[in-house]
Amino acid sequence: MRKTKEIFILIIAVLILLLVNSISAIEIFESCKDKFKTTEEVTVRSNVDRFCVNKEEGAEVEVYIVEDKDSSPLNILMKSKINNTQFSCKKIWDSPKVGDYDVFIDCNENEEYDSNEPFDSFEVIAVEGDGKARRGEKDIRDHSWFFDREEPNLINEMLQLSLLAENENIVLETLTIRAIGSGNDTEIEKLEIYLDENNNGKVDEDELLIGDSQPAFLEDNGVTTLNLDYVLVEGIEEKFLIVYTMKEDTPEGEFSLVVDSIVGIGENSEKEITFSGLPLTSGTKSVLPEKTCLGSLTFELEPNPVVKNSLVTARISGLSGCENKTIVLRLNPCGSSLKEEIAHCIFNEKSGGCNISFLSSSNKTYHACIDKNNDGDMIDFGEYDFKDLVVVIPEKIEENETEINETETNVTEFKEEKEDSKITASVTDIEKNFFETGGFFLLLEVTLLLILFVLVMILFKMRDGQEKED
Ligand SMILES: [Ca+2]
Ligand SMILES: [Ca+2]
Ligand SMILES: [Ca+2]
Ligand SMILES: [Ca+2]
Repeated sequence: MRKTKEIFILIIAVLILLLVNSISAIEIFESCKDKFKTTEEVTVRSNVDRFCVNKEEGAEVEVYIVEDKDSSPLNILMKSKINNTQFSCKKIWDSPKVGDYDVFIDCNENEEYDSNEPFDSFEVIAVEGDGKARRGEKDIRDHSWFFDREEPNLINEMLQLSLLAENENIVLETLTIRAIGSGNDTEIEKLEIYLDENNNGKVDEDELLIGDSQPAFLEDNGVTTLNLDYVLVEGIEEKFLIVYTMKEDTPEGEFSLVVDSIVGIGENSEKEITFSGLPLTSGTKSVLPEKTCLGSLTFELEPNPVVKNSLVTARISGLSGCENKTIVLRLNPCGSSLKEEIAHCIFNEKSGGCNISFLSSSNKTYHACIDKNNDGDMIDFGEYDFKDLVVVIPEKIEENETEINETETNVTEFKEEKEDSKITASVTDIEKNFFETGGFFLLLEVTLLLILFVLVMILFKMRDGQEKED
């Protein structure tokens, strides 16, 4: 029985000890976690009504986040105000950086840590970023190219890439490209990566070059790894262009490329990040023979001036090597979307052009157009010309036309008179009809009959009077 009592007392003592320990373990002020991630907010809480005993409850006090509270001077990462009262987890640091930190309350406002001031320590650990690659909306896809010595353009966009860094900034390191297709890839002059700042799928002046290799590939269907110089900012999707520079004599063939890998380093985590979404294959570039249709299209209108309604010939010249190409004559400029043509002719190498005949009508500007470089428009170098046609009207025609005009004027005047008389007629119609249908005579007859009737009545009266006297 006594032994049981001793055990009971022992248990009570242990419980009291545990309770005391647990009470002392409650910090009056602390960070809500020992380890925060770089993607989290750093929060703190207060477990007492007044953690600064020298201050009123609820008074504003300053909280510091520093690398080391005991260092001098302090390396302050964040400073903000909180209330001297009890509160649950409150945000005090938005986007923390990787590291070990102290957080303390400067109760005596001397801008440094004193041993009686509430403090805690915590760690911020990096969350490894993600790199994502995909094809850009302005990707170039399949296309053809040939050397055009009149308007040389050796720059060829091959693929638009869209890259995104998540969780942290990514320092781009390398990009590996593999050449595929029948064309000889050693005949590509240069391989470059540009930031497509205006996202138009084309390399523009002043757009940033972030990596290059010359020559593009050391062997046909070879692999090239480019070093990149760019930091991809977290959460901002950026567009990049993979660009070939061709040679004047790059032989015909099909050229494509595959982006096999993109590697970067996480700015916070300092870990290697391999982009997802790869490999990505570009469209096929077909390299065609050099442009042969050269020169500047020009034409003469013969005769000019020309008599109205007679034949005019547009004599096209100035071109060579444009076999089987169509030259169109039209009234709208060659760049206009209105494509209605007057007539066309097919280029003839022997004559260096061709002729188009048509009937003259009035003074007009005529446009001759050709698509020398097969790009679907007629506004490139040497593809268009225009001339004014002067149309004259012979004197005979002019006289006849004057007569006709006079006749027309007379007819108009006559018509106008007729119109006036119509109005007068409408006013006198009733009278006119009245007289024309003999109504007047009818009235006259009735009057005469009435007079006769009155005379007869007088005659009878007079006879009656005479008989009474008799
Ligand atoms: Ca202090
Ligand atoms: Ca090849
Ligand atoms: Ca651009
Ligand atoms: Ca063209």
